[in-house]
Amino acid sequence: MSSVIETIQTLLVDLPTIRPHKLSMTTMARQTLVIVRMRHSDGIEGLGEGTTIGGLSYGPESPESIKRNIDTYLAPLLIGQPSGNLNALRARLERHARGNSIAKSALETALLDAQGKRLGLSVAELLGGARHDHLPVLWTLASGDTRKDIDEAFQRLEDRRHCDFKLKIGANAVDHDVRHVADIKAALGDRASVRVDVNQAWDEATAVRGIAALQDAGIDLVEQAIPAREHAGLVRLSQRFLVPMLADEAVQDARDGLTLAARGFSGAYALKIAKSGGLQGVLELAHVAQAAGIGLYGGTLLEGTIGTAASLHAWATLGDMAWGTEMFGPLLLKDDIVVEPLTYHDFGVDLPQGPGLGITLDEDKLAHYARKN
Ligand code: MUC
Ligand code: MG
Repeated sequence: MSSVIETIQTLLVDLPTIRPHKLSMTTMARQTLVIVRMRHSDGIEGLGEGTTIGGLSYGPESPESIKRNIDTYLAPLLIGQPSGNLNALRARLERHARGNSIAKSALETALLDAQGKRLGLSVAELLGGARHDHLPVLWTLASGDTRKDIDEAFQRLEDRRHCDFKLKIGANAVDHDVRHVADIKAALGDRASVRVDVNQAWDEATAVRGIAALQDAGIDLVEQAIPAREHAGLVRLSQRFLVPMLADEAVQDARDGLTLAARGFSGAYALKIAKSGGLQGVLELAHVAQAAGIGLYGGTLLEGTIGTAASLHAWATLGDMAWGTEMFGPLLLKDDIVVEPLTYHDFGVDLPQGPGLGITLDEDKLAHYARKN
């Protein structure tokens, strides 16, 4: 008899960050991963991860709600179902549960990991095959201190680990933020691409003032300057400035991508498996963007190694991503819960090899960092 899904376990795993990570809406000292262990009747275990930023400060799902909603609503929809038909399982989740895209992404990742292990194929192969085995990765400078950020950037350049940098701004007054960014860009000069992420902190008038100054300072890309739902404003900003806009919170899935493109947006979309409910959903958004001539960027919600590996398998199937990726999540964490961490070198990361995600859990580390209650 073919395999069925037997059990789905969820664990909250708290890992400290290497330094405070300061965003417009929160400062992170730790990251909480929701790890999914999905066991099948053929003895195969699939791993998944659902992760967000700063409790409820990034979006409507928190680590605790992801766990609770999987345990209470989503897992019962999957248990007892045939393991291998991912399209049917995805449709079943969509039909019976609204929203909860991060929880769904964690489950779809676990299904893909198990299916890959079952068939002896990597997740990228399951998705049609990898076109790249090494992907560029930027680093986010977000210590909150200009001098420290400059030192950090030079260190990363010297190590050949990153040559593109994203600065998190929006927590301070716009003039203060612009000075911070301009000082970092002036220090790095042509050695590095510098971009900013405002995480929705500005209103449109502030954005017009801020972006004009950032453009003069030589910034390459401006991410989500205004609130997610202000699509018309984002279109206006993309048409007003030479510096391209990167839509992040504004585009969750293919439907958002289509709406924004149809309204006249130009620039780039940040793809995140967590926003689109998983790898298949995020690739649908990528294909809409490609059809509309909008650039691609491989985004993160600061996932650990499992979520990062899942994203890499999806990005690897795409052609060139105009703006590379930001799959540095594991590097922001002091420790890991996997046996072999991802390999970062030469300004990027290697696509993990082997069946499924190519990732093995370190049971001792997992037990150590898993929340006990
Ligand atoms: C975001 O909004 O892009 C990505 C990098 C980082 O530091 O935060 C995330 C979230
Ligand atoms: Mg962003």
